Amino acid sequence: MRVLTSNPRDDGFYMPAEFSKHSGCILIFPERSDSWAYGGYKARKAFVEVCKAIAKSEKVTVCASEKQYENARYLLPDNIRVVEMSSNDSWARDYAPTFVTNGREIRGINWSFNAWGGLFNGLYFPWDKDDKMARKLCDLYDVDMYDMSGFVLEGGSIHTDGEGTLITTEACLLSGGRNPDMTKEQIEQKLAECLGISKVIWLKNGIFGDETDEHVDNICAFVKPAEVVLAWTDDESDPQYALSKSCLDILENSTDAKGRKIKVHKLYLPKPVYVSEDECGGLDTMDFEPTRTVGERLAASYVNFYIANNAVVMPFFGDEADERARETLAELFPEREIIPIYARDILTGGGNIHCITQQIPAID
Ligand code: KQY
Repeated sequence: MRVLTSNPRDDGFYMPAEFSKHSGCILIFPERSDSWAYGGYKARKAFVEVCKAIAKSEKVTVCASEKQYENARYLLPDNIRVVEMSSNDSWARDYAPTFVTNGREIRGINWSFNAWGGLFNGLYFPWDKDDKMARKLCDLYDVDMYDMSGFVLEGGSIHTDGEGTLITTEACLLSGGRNPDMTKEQIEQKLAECLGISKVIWLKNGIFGDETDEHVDNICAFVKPAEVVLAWTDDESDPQYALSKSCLDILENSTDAKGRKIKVHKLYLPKPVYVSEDECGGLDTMDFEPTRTVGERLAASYVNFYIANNAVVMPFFGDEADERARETLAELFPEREIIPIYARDILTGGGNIHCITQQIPAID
């Protein structure tokens, strides 16, 4: 593995869309007891279901700590690779490498990770083991690595169409906890050099209360070039309404890198999900402070599905909107099996299906 100091765009590399073919997917086994209720017992079951669903059509690799290795190996089927690797938590999308390709070769990008805002408004400290994972994974996959460690970015804060367009949110990328010394134009320039894109569509916000500073992957995702799904509610009294409406206005007035208008499909949200007494009671404190409060609203959405080669792995919450979301996704992905996974036990950790998975592109 070489550490490269050039940039992917100049080397002819770009970030493909999630809907293009993958060679695999990476997840990290959950265990930290101030993120995951009851020491992660239920979260691990949910992660296992996500792994099995993805493994039906692509190679899944799970990173587990020394402590969880035997358990992960026991709970996961043999066709899923388990490797021992230390981390601070379980957010593969955000700090596994962002993989780029030129169609013949794959390389990884190692961004700087600071737990969604560092000492400004980050969610935990320390995050050093997470931040080392991209390098370790580039070694594991034997791919050359671009060192972008001067730039703070999480994989969940960007989506690309693989044809030159990237969507993101201002709430996250312009947050004081990311790259406060860079202007919006400089950030665009960096994204262009690293991901081979030429157009950024800036949404203002994401999902109400999303503790990542509103990652795009929970509110808006490409389903094909020039077509996106957008998390939506018709309830104007819900604080989410104004956020989704603002995204809709921006998307409907945007063109992509190829000059095409963006078609927006609304993906209706579940009713708000609140942390229960039982869930709260199952969490350890962080630095002597509780990490959740009873009745706190969680950032529930269906947009954080994972597009596997032959399937779309989507969350469900036991809400009456679950079936409507499944139908919407089935219409949008007629070639893929829709696999719903009960995701409340991922949501209570502040997560979703997209942010626990990192795809690896396929090459010819
Ligand atoms: O990308 C994400 N949604 C990660 C959320 C981290 C939450 C930590 N408690």
